Amino acid sequence: MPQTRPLAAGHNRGAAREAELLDRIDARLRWLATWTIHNANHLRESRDGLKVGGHQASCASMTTILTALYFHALRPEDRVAVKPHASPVFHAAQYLMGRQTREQLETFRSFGGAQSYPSRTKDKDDVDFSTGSVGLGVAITAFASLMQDYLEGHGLLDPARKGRFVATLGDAELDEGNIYECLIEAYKHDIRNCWWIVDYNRQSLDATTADRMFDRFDDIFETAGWRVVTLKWGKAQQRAFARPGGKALQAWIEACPNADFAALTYQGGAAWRERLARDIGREPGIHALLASFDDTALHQLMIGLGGHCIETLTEAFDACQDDVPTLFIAYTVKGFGLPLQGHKDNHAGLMTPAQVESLRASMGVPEGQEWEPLAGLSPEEAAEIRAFIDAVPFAQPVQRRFVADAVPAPPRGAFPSPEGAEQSTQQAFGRILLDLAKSGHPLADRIVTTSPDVTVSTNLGGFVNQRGLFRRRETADVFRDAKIPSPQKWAGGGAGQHVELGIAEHNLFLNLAAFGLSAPLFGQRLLPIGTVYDPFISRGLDALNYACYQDARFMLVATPSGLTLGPEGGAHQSIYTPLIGIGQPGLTYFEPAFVDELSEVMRWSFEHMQSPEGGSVYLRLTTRMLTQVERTDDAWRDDALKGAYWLKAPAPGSEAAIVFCGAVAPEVLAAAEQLADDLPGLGVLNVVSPGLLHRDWMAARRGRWTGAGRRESHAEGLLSRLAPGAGLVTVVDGAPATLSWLGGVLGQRVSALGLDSFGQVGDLPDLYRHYRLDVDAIADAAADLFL
Ligand SMILES: Cc1ncc(C[n+]2csc(CCOP(=O)(O)OP(=O)(O)O)c2C)c(N)n1
Ligand SMILES: [Mg+2]
Repeated sequence: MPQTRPLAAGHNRGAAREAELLDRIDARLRWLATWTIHNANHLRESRDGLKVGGHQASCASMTTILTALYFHALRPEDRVAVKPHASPVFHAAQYLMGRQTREQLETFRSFGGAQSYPSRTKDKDDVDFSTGSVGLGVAITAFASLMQDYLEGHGLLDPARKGRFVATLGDAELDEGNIYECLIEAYKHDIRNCWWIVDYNRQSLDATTADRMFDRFDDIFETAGWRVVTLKWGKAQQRAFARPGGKALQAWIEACPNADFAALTYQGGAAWRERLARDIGREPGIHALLASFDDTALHQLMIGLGGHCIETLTEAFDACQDDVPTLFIAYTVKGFGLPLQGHKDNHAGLMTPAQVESLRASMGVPEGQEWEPLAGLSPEEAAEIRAFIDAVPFAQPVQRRFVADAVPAPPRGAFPSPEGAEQSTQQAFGRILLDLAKSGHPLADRIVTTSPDVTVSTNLGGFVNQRGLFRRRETADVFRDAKIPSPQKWAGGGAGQHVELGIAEHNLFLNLAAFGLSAPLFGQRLLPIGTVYDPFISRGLDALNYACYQDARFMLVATPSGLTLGPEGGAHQSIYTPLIGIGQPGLTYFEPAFVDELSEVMRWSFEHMQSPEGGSVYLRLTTRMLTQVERTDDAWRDDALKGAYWLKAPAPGSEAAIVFCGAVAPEVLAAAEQLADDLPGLGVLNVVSPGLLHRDWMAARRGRWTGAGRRESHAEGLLSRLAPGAGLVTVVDGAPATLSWLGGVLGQRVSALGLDSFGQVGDLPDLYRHYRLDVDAIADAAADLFL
């Protein structure tokens, strides 16, 4: 990696001039961010009377940090997660670089406009990582650096694309637990090329933050192997501290409680003077020191903290050009330079039109030219700044978004499909991955498995034995070397394909998110597969949503699941995860009952994960051994991939069907047999993907209403084989709503079975009887409909 980044050739200006230009840019970003939010709230027509919002104070807090990054430190290959509520500053920086339109800024926070929080998928300028749910954008950068190391370890990284992963964050984001889960994992994986820059304004949403955390963050991060660089003082402060009385002034600021500092910041020069005179006025030199500043200058001095000093920031960034993960704590003032500054309630505060007007005048932006990038500057200065921006490393026209070629999956017939009369979907999943690994098919080389300490218990072990653990440095398998028998090989190295995580499910999803972005970030296709116990999806749910929101592509295999996990009891049995699967955009949920279905679904999934219009996949599997069905033909396959197929075809116009999903197949088939006499022509519908079926139904209806074309949804096609008033018994080892909605498709009657209370320990006959998933329950549910 290049160690230094000189200014581009031809710009032989000194550091002092560069700092002046960066100051101009900083001020311009502060203005544009303020104006963008003002426009959205006060100038644009409002049709609903709702506050549009935006965070002028949070933006002003970090314009200098983003200026020092985007216009000095970043290289095109670097990737940034921007503090969510600094979105307008990011867009303004892009605007100055000619990569964002005025129209997008004018429509900030309106339909189709620049997004409230940076969005990879929705913003029109080049967002590397979406942010919004605080903490997640920070942690994903650590996993993305791990992903980069993985690509490098596998010879898939173009050295020119090797970059640094940078997160800018608010100090209150440091309260999010996911940060510390990630720190531990990052330490274990020895991550590098990662910078986190804290906008340390000591204010959160509600108020000023706890003084007690002062210095603690340093300890925490240093313990986790990070270099901590604290940027407390601006240059002007440092010069003042060197003068007589300066030490006392510095000590006073050091000791000043966060809330007092913020309140004085809000009050301004006279208040500073009065307070300093009261507290340290008798210290030698202080009188003269204070007297040398008028109120305005004193105020500027007091708030001129490190995070608002371009030189302090650029020097710090320049000094950290190795690959050591680094936390920069940049002291700032929330609302810097705005009348809101320092006020504890300023988080969502908006400047009044009069305040914006006076800011405009004070910043030298001519009236009517508020959107002009460099309005109000002399032509010479504007030209110099324009030339400077054009030469900034990050502004260079370098490709930053990639499309990776798809790696075709083995075709139907050649894709592994384990044989065996009795099998569970979990066991077969492991077998399929093992067979793929052994086959040497190119697809297998792109698979990356990852699991939060449940690798073995989710049947990933076979794959790991074949492909090894990924570790940046070689790690020995001590047990193997000592010839202690174990079915698991546990050696690691750069070519390994399994990323083992500690038990922190949240990290699993962030890791899937990061690895699932390898194609757009690096042009290299990786196919991440994460395993987790189904109930513990909830532990990482926000990160799962976050991963999908970025359109990361992965396969989530959640197993074991449901009440079927009898002996593990209520703490390990999942109930409503199918509803997550149905409800989560960007994720397609499957719950196959039989192994040939699983094989078909996995083949489909590898294609779906790579298709431009595709997404991620969630497979809800089980350890229950099921007698596999004898197939007489392959007709079921296409329907299964649309979400459901008739396992037992209904007689035309039949009055009844049992609709089921997953592990309850044996009870359903037995009940169907038992009911056959009373309900002749009874069909059995096997729903392989409640999610796909539901989504397709919604899409078909939307198509009808929006004139996009009239078509029958798959659910309608399947259910129309029954009588219009037919009754459906739905059965699932999970929330009944997973399938009960099918009654609404054609207005058929439903008697739904499933779980809606916490599970117990027990064997399956006891549990299925107690929770009414057994044959009798199905017969009762049918009786409910027909008697
Ligand atoms: C997970 C999550 N919880 C709550 C919020 C609402 N929220 C947005 S910003 C914020 C406080 C931010 O404070 P800080 O990180 O210090 O940022 P700054 O002071 O720079 O505005 C909160 C609670 C959120 N966006 N995400
Ligand atoms: Mg803050």
